Amino acid sequence: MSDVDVSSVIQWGVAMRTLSGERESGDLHVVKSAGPGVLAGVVDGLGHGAEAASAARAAVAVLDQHAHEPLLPLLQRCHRALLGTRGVVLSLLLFDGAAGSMTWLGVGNVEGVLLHADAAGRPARTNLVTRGGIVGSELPRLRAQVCTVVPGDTVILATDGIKEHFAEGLPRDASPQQLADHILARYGKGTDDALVLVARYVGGAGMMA
Ligand SMILES: [Mn+2]
Repeated sequence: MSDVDVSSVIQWGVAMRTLSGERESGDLHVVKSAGPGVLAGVVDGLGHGAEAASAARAAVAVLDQHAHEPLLPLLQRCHRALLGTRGVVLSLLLFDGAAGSMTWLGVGNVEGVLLHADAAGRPARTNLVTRGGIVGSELPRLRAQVCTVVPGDTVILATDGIKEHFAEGLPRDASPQQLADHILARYGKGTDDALVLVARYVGGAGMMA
C-alpha cells in the first residue's frame, strides 16, 4: 500500500527546548505517513541527559521503522526494544484520513488534548486519557481509543516539561507551528526538557480518487 502525504491528513508543528546544561533532549517526536494514515507521537525518556535521550531515540527508531503497525502492537514492540534502558513515557496518535478517525494510545504522562473545531453538540475539548506506566519496564494494561475527527480538529501533545493547563487561552486562528511555539514560550517549565507537538486534522482529501 502506498503512503499518503502527511500534509493531506494533518498540518503539524513542533517546538522543543533542551534542559539548560544538557547536550541532547530526552523529549523527541515522530510524524510519519503510515499507509492511509499518519502516525504522530511524542516520547519522553525518563529523566534528562544522555541516558534519557538514548532511550527516547530507541523508541523513535521503532516507531519510525514500524509505523504501519496498529498502535497496540507498535507500543508493545517499543516496550520490548526498551527493556534494559531507562524507559520512556509516550503518547501516540494515528490519524486515518479515509475513515475520518483518530486513534490514540499513551503510557505515562505525555499529556494530550483534542480541541474540537466544531463545538456544536460536543465539548470544546477532550483530554486524552493515558495509563500510568513506563515503556521499557512497567507496561499497564493497554487500550487504544478511537474518536471521529473533522477537519480543523487539533490535537496537542506535551511532555511534563510543559506546565498543565497549556491548552487554556490559546490564540485563535493560529497555525499548528504558531500554537506549538506559543505553548512552549508560555508554559515551558525550564526545569526539564520540554516538547509540544500540535497536529491539526485536515481531512482525507488526498485519498479521494
Ligand atoms: Mn520530562
